[in-house]
Amino acid sequence: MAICQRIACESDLSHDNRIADAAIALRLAASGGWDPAADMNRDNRITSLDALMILQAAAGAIAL
Ligand SMILES: [Ca+2]
Repeated sequence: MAICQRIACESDLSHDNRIADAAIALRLAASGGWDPAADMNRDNRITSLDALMILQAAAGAIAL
């Protein structure tokens, strides 16, 4: 299940909160790791942009 779907159903990657999801995405970006659930913009890469999009969604600025 994509993270955008998880956010919509009030669940998340880390099962605690969405800020932690952004940290997970940043860790993946820094390590070159991959988790399709963290690929917010679906460009098949995990970058800081994916983490930013998670934070923006958490703040209600964007919908995923
Ligand atoms: Ca991405």
